[in-house]
Amino acid sequence: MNKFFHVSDIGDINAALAEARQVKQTPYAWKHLGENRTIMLVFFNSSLRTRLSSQKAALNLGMSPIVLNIGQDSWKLETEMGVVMDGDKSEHLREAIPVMASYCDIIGVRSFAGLKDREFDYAETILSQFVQYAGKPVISLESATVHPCQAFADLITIDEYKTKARPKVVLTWAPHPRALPQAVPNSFAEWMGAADVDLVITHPHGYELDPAFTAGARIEYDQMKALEGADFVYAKNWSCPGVTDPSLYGQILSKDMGWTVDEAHMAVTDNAHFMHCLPVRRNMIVSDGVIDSPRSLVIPEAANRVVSIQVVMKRMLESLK
Ligand code: AN0
Ligand code: CP
Repeated sequence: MNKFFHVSDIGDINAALAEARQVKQTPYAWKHLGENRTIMLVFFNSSLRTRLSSQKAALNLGMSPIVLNIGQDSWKLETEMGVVMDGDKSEHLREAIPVMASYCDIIGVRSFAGLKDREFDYAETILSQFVQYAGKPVISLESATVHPCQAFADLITIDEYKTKARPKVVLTWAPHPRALPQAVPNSFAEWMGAADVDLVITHPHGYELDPAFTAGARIEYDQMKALEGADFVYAKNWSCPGVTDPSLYGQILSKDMGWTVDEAHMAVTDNAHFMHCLPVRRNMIVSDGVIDSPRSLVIPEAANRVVSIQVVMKRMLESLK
């Protein structure tokens, strides 16, 4: 395994889930696999879960993590090719990537969508440069369009808590004061599309996700109708994906608080579990009552971030041998 961006990179999903169960049960069983190996974790953006779960998973595998916060601990990096570097960026990715790669065996990168230029973001311009110039396996720790470590952890969580062979999973947009990327909903839709679940996606008009990620899902614009009989409710805000009108890409089209997941929304479900990737804004995305209820899975879901990335790191280490 030399990159982890898409569900296709993990191969058979049931084999991946079986491996996740094994890793969760015996996290230290592979602690010699990472001996004398180093993972570089490069953060262009803030993180709590991804940063800590990646370090913990590396330590479980006996691998040394090095964390770099770009622009805080390092020079500010230029990411666009062909520009005159007369601004505040002291170094170009073109040099920084092979230098960082020379110090490690695996690289993980967090680099959010800029939300200004759809083409630049959807080409995964920054992560592609890591793949091209690192010559080492690359993990997306949430890049412009995907967050595979999150989606894999979400799948593991659904697999653990489901009580039906084919549960109904509803991905619902919810309001947020700032424009957020589409990486989390894109990957969630992509991974659920590959899993044995009945996926319904609901959002206001204009928030249609890129169809490359939503193949096989039902889109329902009436949120209450979408939620009827749901077994899992996965809330997330995202900004306009600009699928039909690229000029609206990254914009906030709605702040309709009627979409906040509250008790009335959960009442039409089949006693659904509530999920969110975190960080979450209470009483914007979800009411206190719902996130604090016993049906909320936000903490076990976050805990499973160690499991998902440990499976990925383990497979990468195995392919290095
Ligand atoms: C980010 C996002 O929506 O992509 C990270 C989520 C894991 N969220 C925020 O920036 C609040
Ligand atoms: N869910 C998630 O990726 O959280 P962080 O942004 O804190 O890493």
